[in-house]
Amino acid sequence: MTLVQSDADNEVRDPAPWWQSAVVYQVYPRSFADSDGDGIGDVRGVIQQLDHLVYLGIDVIWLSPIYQSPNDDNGYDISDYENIDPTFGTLADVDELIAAAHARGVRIVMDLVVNHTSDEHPWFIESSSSSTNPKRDWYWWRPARDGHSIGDYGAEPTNWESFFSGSTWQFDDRTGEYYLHLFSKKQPDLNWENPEVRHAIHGMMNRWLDRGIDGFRMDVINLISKDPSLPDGAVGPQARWGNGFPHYSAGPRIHEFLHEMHQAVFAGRDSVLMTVGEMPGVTVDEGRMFTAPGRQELDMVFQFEHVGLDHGDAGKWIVHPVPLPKLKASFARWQTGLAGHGWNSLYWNNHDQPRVVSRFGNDGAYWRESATALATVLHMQQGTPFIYQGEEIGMTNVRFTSIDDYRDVETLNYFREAVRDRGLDAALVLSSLRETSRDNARTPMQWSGRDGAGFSDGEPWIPTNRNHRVINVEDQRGVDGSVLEHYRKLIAMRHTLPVIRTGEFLLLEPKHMSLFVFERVSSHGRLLVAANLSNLVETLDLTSETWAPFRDADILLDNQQNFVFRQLLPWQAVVLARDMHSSRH
Ligand code: ISL
Repeated sequence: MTLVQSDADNEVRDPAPWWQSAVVYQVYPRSFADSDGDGIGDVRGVIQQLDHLVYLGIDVIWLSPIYQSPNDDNGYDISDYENIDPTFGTLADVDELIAAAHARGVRIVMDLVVNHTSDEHPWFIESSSSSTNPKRDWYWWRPARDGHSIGDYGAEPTNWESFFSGSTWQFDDRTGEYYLHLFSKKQPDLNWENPEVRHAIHGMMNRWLDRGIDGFRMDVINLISKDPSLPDGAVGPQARWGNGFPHYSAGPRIHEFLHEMHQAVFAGRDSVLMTVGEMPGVTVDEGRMFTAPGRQELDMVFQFEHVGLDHGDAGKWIVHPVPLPKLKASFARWQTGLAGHGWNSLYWNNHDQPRVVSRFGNDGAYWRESATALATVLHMQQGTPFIYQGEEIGMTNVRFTSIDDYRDVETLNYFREAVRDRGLDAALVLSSLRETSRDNARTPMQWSGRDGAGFSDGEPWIPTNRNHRVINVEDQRGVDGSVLEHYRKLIAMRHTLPVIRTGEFLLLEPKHMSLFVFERVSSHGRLLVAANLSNLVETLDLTSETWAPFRDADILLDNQQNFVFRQLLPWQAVVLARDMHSSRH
């Protein structure tokens, strides 16, 4: 092991944009706080709980969609971009939330879902009404494949498989053609080749910014440019469907579309805004291009590499343990790949992912320790961290035993397809859902141990995790060593230690199966982050010659408060510092 002595200064811009030292908190409004007792969280609920977010210390709230929607995919199917779904409240409530957040120094970023609309959006209703309608070309309409009649096996225009099971094409008998939907059949894909579509979206975005929001999280934004010739995808052995991904992800015009959006919407006000593009399948090289400041596209992207490592050949539904060296190598590639060129987002969780403490930690014997250790290794990296509601108290996966408890369209489609169409054993499929379903992230926020978990006085739209009796905000607030207090410390460290923003990332012990150790080095100081991500004690002898620079370092953080410089207890995580220059920046 060699410790780098030189000042490897990684600063990408001067002055650094505000979001490089910010921490974002994702609110999934449906499950956050219900102010009116209908069992569904709402905007007023978010307003009521702002104090929790201020206590936590976050800088930005990302709100998952609250727009008008038939809620086939919990609001990711929008039927009116400029109005709020009545279940969540009114535009006046949103104005109040923006004002209340701003008054507390918290910014608001809204979800932007423009790869597709709902099939109940007026644009699609018009588009589907006749093949000569002026909005026909706003979506992707195609006839049956040459020589096939509707309903034939393989008649769909391409062999692509939807993210949510089955074909990406839905036949519509009003005009006798199919429309493209990469997600559910109630989420038709917009045709971004059409300039009118882009213009309408830019106008809508500008109106939201004029209303006072501070940026956008852009849903599957790498899918908006498709190869217009719509080629078939390669078909794997024994597979029913082809892989269309290479033909619709990061397509030929993606950079042009994002730059055009930047010019039409962000130019002139980009220094106060924050943009993050959700990009399943994005590579480091692409990520660098999307986020390089000079290209004027996006501030950062959500990449998916680390949350795909436990997926098997059959996709997300069968998971495998991830050897730690693989996980570390993935993080390190993104850290070094974007450093000095673009900017990383950092996340373990969101509304689509199983809970991190259940997935990569030990949510039994080492629940508190593993939740805080995983948080530490993420938050000490370079980038903008995103915390998903409930993560800050160590919420776990939910152990539903019946398919009736699930609500998610992806989960329900998969269950139907696996059990009914493929004849898999229902109990087996249910046991896989307990690890993989998106509903693991969507159970109500656990505010207290009382009935209703402090989320709602009514019947919640999805069952509450019974462990709210022991895992909840109320029991952790102000309790030294709790998951909540640990997250508060991590957030405060990012605000006060510039090395977390600027430092070069150096992965140490890359092959170690249990220890995740890295350094952060810049002119602002030097950090050593060391975590034992296993259930056994591990030796880490910082008194030895190899580790000399850290022998007498300051302990900035220790999730078990007993570090002795020789070993790490199961799931112990520490942050040590040397030569620090700290400031609020
Ligand atoms: O959740 C996934 C797999 O389980 C992903 O494939 C997910 O569908 C993908 O990351 C895109 O997610 C986003 O767009 C979807 C929506 O269902 C997700 O909630 C959203 O985050 C379609 O709008």
